[in-house]
Formats: sequence, structure tokens, C-alpha cells
Amino acid sequence: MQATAIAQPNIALIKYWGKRDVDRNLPAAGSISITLSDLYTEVDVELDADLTGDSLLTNGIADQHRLARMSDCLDMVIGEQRLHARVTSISNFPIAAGLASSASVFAAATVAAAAAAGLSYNTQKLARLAGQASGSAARSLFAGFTELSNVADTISVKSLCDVLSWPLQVVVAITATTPKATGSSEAMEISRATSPFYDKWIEQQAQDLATARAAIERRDFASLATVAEHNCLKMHSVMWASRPPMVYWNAATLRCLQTVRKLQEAGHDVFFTIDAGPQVKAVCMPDHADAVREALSATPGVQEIMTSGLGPAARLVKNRGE
Ligand code: 2P0
Repeated sequence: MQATAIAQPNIALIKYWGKRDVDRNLPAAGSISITLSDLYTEVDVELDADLTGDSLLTNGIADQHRLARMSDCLDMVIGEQRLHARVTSISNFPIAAGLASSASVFAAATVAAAAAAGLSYNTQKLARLAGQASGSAARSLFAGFTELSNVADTISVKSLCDVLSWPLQVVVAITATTPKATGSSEAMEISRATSPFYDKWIEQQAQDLATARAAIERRDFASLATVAEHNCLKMHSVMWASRPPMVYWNAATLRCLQTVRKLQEAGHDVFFTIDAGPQVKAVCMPDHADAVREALSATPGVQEIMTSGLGPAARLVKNRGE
């Protein structure tokens, strides 16, 4: 009873920040993301009657920090009466540093766990289960441009545009690789409880989603750029105005924004987005990726650059039967 799955992280262009039901991990509003191709997490789940407890190895190191959350994910997928599991997770990018690692880890874990237990769930069901483990993970069950809608007390996820129809590139400027001080779940709850901008943020999400959806439909880069940057800065305004404030940026984060502005002024089709971490993701048209990469590499404080296209949905790569 062992299976391996791979999932790619996704980057939200219209962000998820806030829950309306913490117990069921339901987001307070919808979100739109792009699933990446070149960053990935591979998770292997082995269910074994001889084990006396679950274990988790992350990039080769025993990961006590994430073990409880992984065990909860396996309980949700397989059921609490399951066998204990040996879980190994390998990512080719920094984890817990604002690069959406929980999305790829829990999307891959959900797919692998279901297969290891011999459960054949459809993609929507897998997305709901992954989303209970980590809201953004639901989106990594789908390729390319993906919308997570939040209606009728449940989430539903769909692909808005496939990878080949609008092959954007993402240049990720890594400005720090240390794990963040406050995890997203806790930070979202602090924002909901204390930020004076939180209600307005949630109220305006439907409009931003509609604008982004229409821009994707028309392949209108300028319109997508404007709404995505606005949505990102609104989310960070909510965080900054929380008590205590949640400031995930560092000096290099801001320098990268200035680099993106200069690129835009020089006529490049590029926009930025930033998640719960100090990394800057520059989304661009393929012809502009070299210039964006060069300019961000030369920005003081950038430690590493990763470039990615848009990628596939989470998938099973090995299933060693029941
Ligand atoms: C997003 N983020 O839409 C937003 C933007 C971070 C900033 O989804 O609590 O790890 O596990 O449901 O999915 C990160 O939050 O949160 C996230 P939980 P998750 O990508």
C-alpha cells in the first residue's frame, strides 16, 4: 500500500487571505492562480500495519513541525481508522518561505494517500480534500490558470485556460530562504480578527475575480497585470494593518518591485505578485522573460532566480498496489 505523487506549487493572482470556517478550512472568498511547471514536490505515502505511528521526512530530514498537519491530511483522505504511514516529501525549492510549498506538498500527499489506500476519487473530490489540508493546495489539482470558487458551503475548482493557450512565464526572485515567522493559517486569522481593512478586502474579491477572469478569457495581459498587482497590494495592506502587523517583505522585496516598475516603463509585459513571504514573482509574456530574469538577477539582495512556465495538475507517478 504505497504510492507516489507529484504536484506543482501554484501562485495566486487573485489571492486567498482569510477563512470563513476554520474547522473545515473554507476560504472566505474565491481565488485565481497559475500552476507552475518547473517547481515541484514529490510525496510518497506508504501505509504499513507494522508502524506504531506516522513519520514524515521532508527533503531527507525528520519533520516534526509538519507531521501533525500531514497526519490530519491522511485522516481526512483515508479516514481516522487507517494504518500508520511513512511519508517522504521532496521539493526542489525552499519550503515554508512564501513559495506555496504547502500547496504542492498537500496536493501531492492527497493524491498519493488516496492511491495508497486504494481509493479512486475524482479530481474535484481530491481538490476538496487537499483544500481542507491547505486552502491553496486545492488549486494544484488543476493545470494552468485555475479558479477556486467558494459557493454553497463548499469549494469547487476549475481550469480557466489551459497551459498551451496562454503560456506565460514566471520569474521568481528569491530574497530569503529562511522559513517565515508566522504561518499563513495563523496570520489569516490575525488579519480577520484585527485588520480594519479585512471586511473591505473580502467584499471586493468578487469584482477582482471577475476582472481577472475576463482578462484571462481575452488573453489581455495589461488588464490581468493591473488587477493582479492591485489585489496583491491590497492583501499586503490587510496584513500590514493587522495587530500585530504581518510584514513578510524585506528590503530586497521592495527593490524587486522597483525593478519590475522600471521594466514596465521600458515597455516589458511583466507584473509582480508577492505571497506570504519575501519572494517576488514576476509574471511575464514569454518574449520578455530573459530581460525580466536579467534585471531581477542584478537587483541587490536577490539570492537566487527560478524561472518557470505554467504547469500540469497533481498526478500519480507510482502506485505499488494494495
Ligand atoms: C494564496 N496564500 O492565495 C495565498 C496568498 C498566501 C498568500 O494560500 O491555512 O498555506 O493552509 O489554508 O494555503 C497560503 O495559505 O493556507 C496562501 P491554509 P495556505 O496563494
